Amino acid sequence: MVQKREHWGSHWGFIMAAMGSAVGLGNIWRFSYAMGQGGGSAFLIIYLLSVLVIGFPVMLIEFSIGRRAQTDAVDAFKKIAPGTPWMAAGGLGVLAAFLILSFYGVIGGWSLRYSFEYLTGGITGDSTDFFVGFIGDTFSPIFWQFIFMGLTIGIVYLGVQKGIELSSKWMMPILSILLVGLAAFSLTLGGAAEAFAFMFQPDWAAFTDPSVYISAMGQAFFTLSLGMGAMLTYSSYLEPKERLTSSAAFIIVLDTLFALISGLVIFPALFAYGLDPAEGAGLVFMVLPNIFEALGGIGTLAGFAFFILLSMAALSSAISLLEVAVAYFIRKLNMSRKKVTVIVGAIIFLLGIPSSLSQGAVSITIFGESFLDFMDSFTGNLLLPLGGLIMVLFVGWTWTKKEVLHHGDIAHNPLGPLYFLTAKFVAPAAILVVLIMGMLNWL
Ligand code: ILE
Repeated sequence: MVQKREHWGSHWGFIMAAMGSAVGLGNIWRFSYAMGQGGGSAFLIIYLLSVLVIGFPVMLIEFSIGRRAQTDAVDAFKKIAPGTPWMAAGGLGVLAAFLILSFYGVIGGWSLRYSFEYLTGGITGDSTDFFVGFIGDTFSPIFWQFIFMGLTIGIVYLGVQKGIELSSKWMMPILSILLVGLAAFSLTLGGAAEAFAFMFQPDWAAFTDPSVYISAMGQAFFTLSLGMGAMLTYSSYLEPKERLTSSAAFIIVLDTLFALISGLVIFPALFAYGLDPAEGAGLVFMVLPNIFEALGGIGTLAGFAFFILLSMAALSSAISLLEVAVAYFIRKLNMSRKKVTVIVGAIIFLLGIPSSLSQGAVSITIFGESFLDFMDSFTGNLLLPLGGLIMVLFVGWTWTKKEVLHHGDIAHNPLGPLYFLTAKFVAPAAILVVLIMGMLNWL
């Protein structure tokens, strides 16, 4: 049985879906705590540089491969370069999508639980106790992870157009409105000046810390959904004549704006209440509820808006991770989308359970980190940059210049030659340097 491949219904649908993939927990939950721990503005500057020098070429390269090959992340390399080891990049992508979704679903579940709490009255009392009690529980976080994964599976089950495209077209505008509204509100709370100083005034000492470079580059990969096959898979549902350069630029600009505006939601509120930005992974879950509680009724409403925003952002990203694996197994096992989605989704859910349990119920640590934190840093700081590096080398060094420009849809753009140089030399060198710094730092 050869199945007909699906395509996007419109170019706008593709843009919304790819933006949905990019904008996620990475922009709100991960960006705020990574920046909080990375010294604020120093992290921001290195992150913005990584987005420009690495993020843009890698995204355009993933798009070029996907649109050219019209197939899943592993098969794409087999089709373009048969019998070569380059398909390792696709394999790494599918593996990364699998592993990331396992713990992503856990945090998506936390967000849903918090949305539900604010819908039914809000979180009162010590919010750190509440959070630690909740994530340290055995069943409750797994129950919410189950609901979150169920929603993810449901959307992917419906297919590219009826599931992913339709849901993204609804969710992305709602997300944007909620985000801008919340930032406007947060800026009135009295911490705006301090937040601006924290976010935009460089602390030069942080530039000498190698770990800031690693986490900033890891963040660029994570937030733009690069190195995990997601952008490659999504662009494989494009018709061959669809524009790529402007789409990549649009998605990158919006994703970055989303992260910055999320910073303007979180940090002004944080400083207004004298709380610590370096709190770590629990930042939005432990710190923000204090603020919402202090604000009374309007705080409950803001809390609900915030956690619904977080849940929807997580969902539109989770579907792209699941789609990477689903697209691969539909072809590999030659089974229907519906069956593959349910089976693969269920396996990823089960794989996420140790991450959930590692938050207090059972002590599961690897190299001194909880299982969840380990999965996060292992995929973000190692797998994604490695997968991205192999993809850039593949395109930069095995395609002719003409092919690179043509498939990147940038041949007639004045920036074409610059893009070629960046893709061939600058981006791989930058990724390599940071990866090596990461290894040395780790040893
Ligand atoms: N890019 C999204 C985010 O920032 C996901 C990362 C897909 C795994 O959350």
